[in-house]
Amino acid sequence: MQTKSESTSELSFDEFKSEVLKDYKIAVTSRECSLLGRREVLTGKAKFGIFGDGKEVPQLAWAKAFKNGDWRSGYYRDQTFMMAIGEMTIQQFFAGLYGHTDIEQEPMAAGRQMGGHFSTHSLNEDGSWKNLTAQKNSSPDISPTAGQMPRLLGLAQASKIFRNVKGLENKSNFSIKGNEVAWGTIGNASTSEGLFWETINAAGVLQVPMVMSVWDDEYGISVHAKHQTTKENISEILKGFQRDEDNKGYEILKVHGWDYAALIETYQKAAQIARKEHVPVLIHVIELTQPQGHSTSGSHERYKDAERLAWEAAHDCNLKMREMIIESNIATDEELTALEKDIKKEVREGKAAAWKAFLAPQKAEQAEALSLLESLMNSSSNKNFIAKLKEDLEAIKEPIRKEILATARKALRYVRTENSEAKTQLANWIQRYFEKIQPKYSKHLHSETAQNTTAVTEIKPIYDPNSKEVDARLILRDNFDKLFETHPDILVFGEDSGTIGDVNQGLEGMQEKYGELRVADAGIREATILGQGIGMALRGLRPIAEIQYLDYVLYALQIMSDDLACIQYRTFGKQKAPLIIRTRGHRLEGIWHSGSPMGGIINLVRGIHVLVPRNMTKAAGLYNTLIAADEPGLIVECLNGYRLKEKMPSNLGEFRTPIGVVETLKEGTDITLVSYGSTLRLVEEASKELQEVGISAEIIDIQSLLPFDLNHDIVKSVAKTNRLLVIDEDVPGGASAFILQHILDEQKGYNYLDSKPQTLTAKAHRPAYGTDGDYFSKPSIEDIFEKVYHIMNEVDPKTYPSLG
Ligand SMILES: Cc1ncc(C[n+]2csc(CCOP(=O)(O)OP(=O)(O)O)c2C)c(N)n1
Ligand SMILES: [Mg+2]
Repeated sequence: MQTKSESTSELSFDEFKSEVLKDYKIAVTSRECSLLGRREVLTGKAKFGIFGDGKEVPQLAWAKAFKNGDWRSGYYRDQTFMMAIGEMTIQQFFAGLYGHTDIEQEPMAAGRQMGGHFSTHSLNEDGSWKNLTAQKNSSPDISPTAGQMPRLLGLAQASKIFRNVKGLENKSNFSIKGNEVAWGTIGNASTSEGLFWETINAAGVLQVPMVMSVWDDEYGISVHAKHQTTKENISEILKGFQRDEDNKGYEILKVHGWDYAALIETYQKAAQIARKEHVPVLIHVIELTQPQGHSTSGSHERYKDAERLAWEAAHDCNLKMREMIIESNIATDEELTALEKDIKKEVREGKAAAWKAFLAPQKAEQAEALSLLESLMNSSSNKNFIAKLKEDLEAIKEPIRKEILATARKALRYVRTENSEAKTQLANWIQRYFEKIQPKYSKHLHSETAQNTTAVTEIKPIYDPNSKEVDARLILRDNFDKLFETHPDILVFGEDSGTIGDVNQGLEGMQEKYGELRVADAGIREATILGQGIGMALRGLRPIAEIQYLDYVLYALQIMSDDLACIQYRTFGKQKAPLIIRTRGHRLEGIWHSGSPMGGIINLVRGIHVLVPRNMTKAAGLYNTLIAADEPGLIVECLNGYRLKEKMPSNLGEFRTPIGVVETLKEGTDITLVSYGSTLRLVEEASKELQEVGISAEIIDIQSLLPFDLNHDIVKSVAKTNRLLVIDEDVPGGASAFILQHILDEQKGYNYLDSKPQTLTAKAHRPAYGTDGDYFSKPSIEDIFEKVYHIMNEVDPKTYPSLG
């Protein structure tokens, strides 16, 4: 199906004819898939369908301009494009619709994503990179509208980095001189989202090779353009972005979505500008339609009037292409009718093959379960009940795994009081079934390669005998210096990260040394800073995206959660984005500079490591560990720690703080105090005061919230002290609840407790301004002292009489 030639302009008429007919065949094949796909949902074989009908022809033109090494970041209408670049067959299209869990059968997501979410494979089986310049690449789609935009910016920026940064020449698996274009698609209505505007502005500022197509069908589900877009016209209102002699900007093009020849010309032109000049291009593709409405969830007859429906029927891009083919004497009506008939058959056959392949393993599993149920039935006094279960399962002609497993599990209940060989066999089968099937749904949340973070071994900082105590920020800075020097693919960008070397000068002097591309200032736009990082990490660079303060991570949190955190998961480990996110936080001043929303963050970004070092040496060691690994991580530096003194290690860039490992800061016997980050300094101070009244506290620094205490060291401490207090600066029930769940439930800490396990957190409200605001909003040394003292008072009031 792949189209070979890049342009039709230099072809003979015969070649031109065959090229057009090949394209038409793809368009009709894609349409047939949409039509049959909808039927599969309506008859219950698939759960949900959203298709690319009405958007076929522009995608043929786009595919012609799309070269090896290029990247797509688009949305659910792009199936024709995926077929045209040879990355999706008919059978694979239906495998996606059915949710086939075999990555070989369903290469987009191994059934994890609903159909219409596309991607390609960047990684080999062992997690190593493929040669991305020898293939056509698609980043993995997400459902939130405009969520594809921030990542697109980074995909485009990578070309600029590869073209202009020295030392990357040998990364030829990722780029050939930065010639690759990143192609975005978005629906007209989704341009209402802030992420669209943020990305458009940033790409104009950065001047990156991005070609953005807006598929305009005037609607966003039922909502008309008049509610979405000023002047109902996105290219009109973007005119201020148009470049001219005096100013850099965009090239903005507009084209009818049903005009095959004009589309080809437009896409060739766009590719040329973006590829050669590294100038972003926006293509507004107008007059597109939705022949079947938005998705299988509803019908567009409810909100489009007869006139609009008639207009759509007449402007269907496939129909218009068909008319053009006949008018241009490329083929006759009869020839096209014959071709269409063949395509219908081919699509039906592809669909049937996909369904058969989807069902085959499940039928085999059903047969296994039935045979075990048969044995169970014959050896049980509850024969009749089990027979009924078996009969019901047997009657299912097209079984799914839920039906098979639920039946087997229910059957065990009928023999709970019996002992038989058949019972043991069924129980074992259920266990093996889980072991075999669960990974199909749960694997690859984290990297499973030899470079995952837990495989990185600790290297301790080394100190020369004459090593000095310095402002802690200098440890970070000098460690970054070493990293930049030894890894030309590392780059950092964020608000104030460039010229002044970040607001706390952890990057002081780095821009002068390594240039404006590698140590860069960014606009105030956290979501797209994150997106820059994702896109560049997908293309083999090692970006560090800096978010100025922890509180402002919230602007980027949606993208962290919806995109970055699940890249490995939703591609079944076929793509990775080992992005490092740098921020600083916890205590400072005011409602939006001293928040510690850790509970919110950790619960939304499973798949990203969340690391909370207590000082800058630990932080620097975590950067070094993440660089040695292939997973994304967020590092929260302690905002009030940059000017504190720490000893300068001599093995900068080399020492590695282990991830998922806690550290005992002080041993004790009466109670275990668990905390992290800035709060630890208060805990340490309080423990000294507690020591003075005879209370011996053990202090544990969690260091890494995600992953959490992989060796279960905390429970070993609780087994010794029999008492537990978790202290942090988040809201009540925030990260402290997560920590308690791990210690009590997962590590079974409840076995060892002699006192109620407790938490000490900030207040539920935001932290108020000033020193007193802090004192009355967040845990203080006195709060910690009294909380611990009270626990000991309950245990032994004689030794620890009430404080009053
Ligand atoms: C953030 C977010 N809000 C709402 C939705 C639900 N939704 C899915 S598609 C869609 C309409 C998109 O319309 P448009 O961008 O014009 O694309 P089209 O489907 O018309 O091609 C909406 C509202 C979503 N997926 N994500
Ligand atoms: Mg639309």
